[in-house]
Amino acid sequence: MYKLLPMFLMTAAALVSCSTGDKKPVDTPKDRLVHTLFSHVEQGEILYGHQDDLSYGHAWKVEDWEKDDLTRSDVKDVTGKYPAIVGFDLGGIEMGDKANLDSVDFGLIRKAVLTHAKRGGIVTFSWHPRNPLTGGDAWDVSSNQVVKSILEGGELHGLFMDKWLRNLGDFFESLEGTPVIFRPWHENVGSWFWWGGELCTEQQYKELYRTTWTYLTQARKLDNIVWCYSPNSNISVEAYMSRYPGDEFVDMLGIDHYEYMSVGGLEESGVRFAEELKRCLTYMNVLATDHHKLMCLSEAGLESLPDPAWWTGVLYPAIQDFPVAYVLTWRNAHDKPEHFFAPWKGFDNAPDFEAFSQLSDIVFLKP
Ligand code: BMA
Repeated sequence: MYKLLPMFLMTAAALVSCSTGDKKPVDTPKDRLVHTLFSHVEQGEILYGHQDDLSYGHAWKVEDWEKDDLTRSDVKDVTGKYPAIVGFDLGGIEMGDKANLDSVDFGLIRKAVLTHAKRGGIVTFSWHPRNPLTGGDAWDVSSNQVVKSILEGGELHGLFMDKWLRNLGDFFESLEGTPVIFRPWHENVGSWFWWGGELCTEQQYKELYRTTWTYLTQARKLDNIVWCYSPNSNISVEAYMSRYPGDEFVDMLGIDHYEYMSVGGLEESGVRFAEELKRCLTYMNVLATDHHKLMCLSEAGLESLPDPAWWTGVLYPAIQDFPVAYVLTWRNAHDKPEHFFAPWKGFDNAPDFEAFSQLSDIVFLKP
């Protein structure tokens, strides 16, 4: 089916418009990844991604990561293929922790990134950092002074620059130039994270994003990061853009959008999921064209997948007509039986996921 491809894609194959400014020939790892993603979009393809896919799955986890060859994957168990994109979370890296907030060792994350890239896959990072002012977690919204405190002039600015961003930069540097998609300060219009809509001003948010970008790309000279701006969904285009850091700092427009079961049942929640998603993707498509950016569904899912035909019946019809570079469904927790967003072998949603993986415009990674 015809996709609403942005006009500028005609030239995107030869020239990359990226957050470093003017169009220029492809030369850095970041430019090459942007180019690859544009090529998929140009061919009408959507990459499938899964969070934490190689570190653990439903009721299993990698035990001895130094010895493990990271070949297990719930997605591969069902489809015979790895996800094209694997997501990881960096929450805890800012503190210098050994493992992230979900107890995944950063050594394992690094190995999984290099392994997945070697197989031809693409990596994306989210970040749920702790609350630097209260010592709480990313969801601690007890103070609206946190962002202010880490920006220039704030009492924690030194800690933010010298410890938090330094640790983050060290991790990215350890990836040996592997290009990655990074989407810091996500779901920023809602108010469930300390950097959310009611927790800081628009100006403070933009400064937070730009400070992070400037440190990593200029002070640390990291040229392997594709920057994604990924607000939560169910918002207007005005709200979406109200905290946009600026074209210079962003390569990709994302959105995090989930289906939640409603009293009306699965059919009603599926329809609502699709309608709302299409509404957001429609304005994102205009923005992506106008600003010469990629676009993606940076997080999506229906927890526990109670709908046996969710992939081909709800998700695919909602995204198939849009030039989304990828869709990433959230993690399959090994220790919370109900917390999963992709099926595993034997689960009754698996056949539909397999059918989804075989669609001609959906891309998985062949082992
Ligand atoms: C959330 C849940 C949490 C997890 C966090 C970061 O959506 O999955 O259990 O700690 O993401 O991965």
